[in-house]
Amino acid sequence: MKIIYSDKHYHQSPKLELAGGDLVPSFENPSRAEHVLERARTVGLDEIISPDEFGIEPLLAVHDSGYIQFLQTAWQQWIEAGFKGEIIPLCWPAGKASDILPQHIKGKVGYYAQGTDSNITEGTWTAALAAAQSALTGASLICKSVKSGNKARAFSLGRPPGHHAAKASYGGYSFLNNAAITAQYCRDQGIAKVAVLDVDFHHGNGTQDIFYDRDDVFFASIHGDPMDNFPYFWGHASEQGEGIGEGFNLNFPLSNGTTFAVWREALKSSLSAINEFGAEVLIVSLGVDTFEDDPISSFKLKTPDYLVMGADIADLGIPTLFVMEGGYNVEALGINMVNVLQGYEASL
Ligand code: Q9C
Ligand code: ZN
Repeated sequence: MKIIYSDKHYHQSPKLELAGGDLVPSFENPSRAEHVLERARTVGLDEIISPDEFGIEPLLAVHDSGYIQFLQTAWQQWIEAGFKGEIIPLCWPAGKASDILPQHIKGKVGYYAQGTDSNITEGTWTAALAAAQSALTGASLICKSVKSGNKARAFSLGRPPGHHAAKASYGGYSFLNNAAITAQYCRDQGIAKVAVLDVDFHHGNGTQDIFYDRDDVFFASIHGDPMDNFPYFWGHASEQGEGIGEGFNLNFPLSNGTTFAVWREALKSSLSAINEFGAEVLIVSLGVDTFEDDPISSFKLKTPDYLVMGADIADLGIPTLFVMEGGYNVEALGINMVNVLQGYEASL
């Protein structure tokens, strides 16, 4: 299991976020990656390599160019407008609204944001871009292995996460959709059928948005029912894709309190659908906020369950790229996430 990692994630270190009306330290912070890296080193999980440079072209293959330009320049515009704090949006074009992009940075922020939970800081673009390059480096290894016939696997250890970032919006701590960027990259490398499996507690609304009308990238997500959980407006079982993409989007919304036995049934269903689809490579949006003691989620998975999860995924038998997403109990994050990778390796 190759691990791709860059220190540049430290550039995204948001201060505070709103939670239940209080301003609290950001759940999505650099200590998350530190814990995963430390655990990977402790168990001696193969080699840790630095990302290669792929530039922004693979980002533009899934994200809107105006949105990418916004992410690249938002901080500079914010400072030039005279603000000093981190960028938190205050208003949205909800309801009946013009689709004209405003001139002022405060308007632009509302235009591209899904909510208030994802502070843009001075280093957000640098960190998000590095996470995308790490994921692309892993994708490149996976794609090469399809051609040579050996089953490579890799883990992109990066942050901020990505699966909530849509074609033209950010939210849920996500700015660039690393899973979607790599899935598209695999397509562009000549892989005909790509699957994205999202095991993060939260629905991967960004990934769903990007591939909703496509039949070449299959998306399956297992998550907390949006009736009761973020991102609230996406992730229902009735969302199955549209146009030629109909039948290529599979959602498993599960109740709060779901245990691994029930969760695993959804995993088995997802994997058999991916197998039937005929995926040649698998991208896993790997969040471990399904853990019983996660501070912002409500499933009941336990530490040893993540070994079984990894083994089940390995049984699919195709080259696999794991991309780091959520998981906010930092003490347990390292062992839980690395357990998935160790479970995968042990089952090969
Ligand atoms: N103040 C991922 O797991 N809602 N994103 C937070 C708490 C957003 C989670 C509310 C949760 C986003 C990648
Ligand atoms: Zn999550």
